[in-house]
Amino acid sequence: MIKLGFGLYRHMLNADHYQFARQCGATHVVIHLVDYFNNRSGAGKEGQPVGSSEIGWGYAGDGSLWTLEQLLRIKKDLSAHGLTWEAIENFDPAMWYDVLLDGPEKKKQIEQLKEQIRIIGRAGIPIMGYNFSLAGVASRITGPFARGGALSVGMDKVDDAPIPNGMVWNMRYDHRQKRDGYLQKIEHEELWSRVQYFLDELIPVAEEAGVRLAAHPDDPPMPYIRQTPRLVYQPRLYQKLLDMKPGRSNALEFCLGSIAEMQEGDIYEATEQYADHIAYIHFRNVRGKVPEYKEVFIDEGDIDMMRILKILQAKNFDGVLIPDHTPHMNCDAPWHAGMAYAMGYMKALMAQL
Ligand SMILES: [Mn+2]
Repeated sequence: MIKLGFGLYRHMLNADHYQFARQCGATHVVIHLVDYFNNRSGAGKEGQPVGSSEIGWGYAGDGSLWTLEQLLRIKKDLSAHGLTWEAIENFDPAMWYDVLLDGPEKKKQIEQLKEQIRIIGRAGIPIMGYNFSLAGVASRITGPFARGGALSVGMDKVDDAPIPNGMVWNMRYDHRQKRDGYLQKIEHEELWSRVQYFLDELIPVAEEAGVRLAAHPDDPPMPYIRQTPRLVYQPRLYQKLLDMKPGRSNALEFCLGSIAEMQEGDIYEATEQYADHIAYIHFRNVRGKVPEYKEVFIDEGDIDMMRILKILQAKNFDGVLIPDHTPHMNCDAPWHAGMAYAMGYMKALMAQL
């Protein structure tokens, strides 16, 4: 059985949002524990994080791990609201910047990530989503791109601004000292060797802990963003990632939007090809491909969502779908309305399977 889930940002870990998710029909949740909104710019916490090329989404955390007590407390609250914790989405850049950058703290940080995975396993959370990326989500623009002029995000050109030292994954990890200069330029081969190290070290620990690591593709899926190479920017590159370290814990956070934006491949073929390796799905729709695409309502994009569901069902996928992002709707609660619309649509599609 495919399950309906809902994604919550860190500041949404409260009874109102748990009830909202349940009211939308969710039985499972995916939680972002990273604070993407610590940008000191006063930007609201409604909707998707945004930011400039100097500070990105803002400041990363202090690098400390999420403790077992902290995770169990959240899990208990979720459970009291009828929700099951399916996945954590994204490591804090402060936990692993030198794993991404091959910096001096790499060995220490990979050991911390291992400990984090063990804690997640002990808490009984089956999936840890990650995005192995230097630039992270960059090049995004905001505008009235969806039906009826609904506020949404998209891309019209590549952000070429170099990444300042002290920043990675579109967040700043150097709280105290501002460093001069920019990230050293590397090529794709070097990025793949870094992910090989990450998988070689972490996958055996994840297998033992009963946790699946799930890779999000590049958002947006360009070969380069901000003068850095990207990892999974064509559907075929997911296979390369899987082949690097085969096993149940080397899994995918399958983002339909990002995959549909890719210049090569076909979203239906990709779903069929990778279904057996998918941990959970970002079930959202887009119009266009990089470098010119827009995120739109679930029923107005290029993807035939019902066709995707039927492929997943035929492959016996029994994981969770979440809306990921959705355009805002004009009313007093733009984010909630957009999400409720997507959830209702998803629930109706699922009922027809
Ligand atoms: Mn996504």
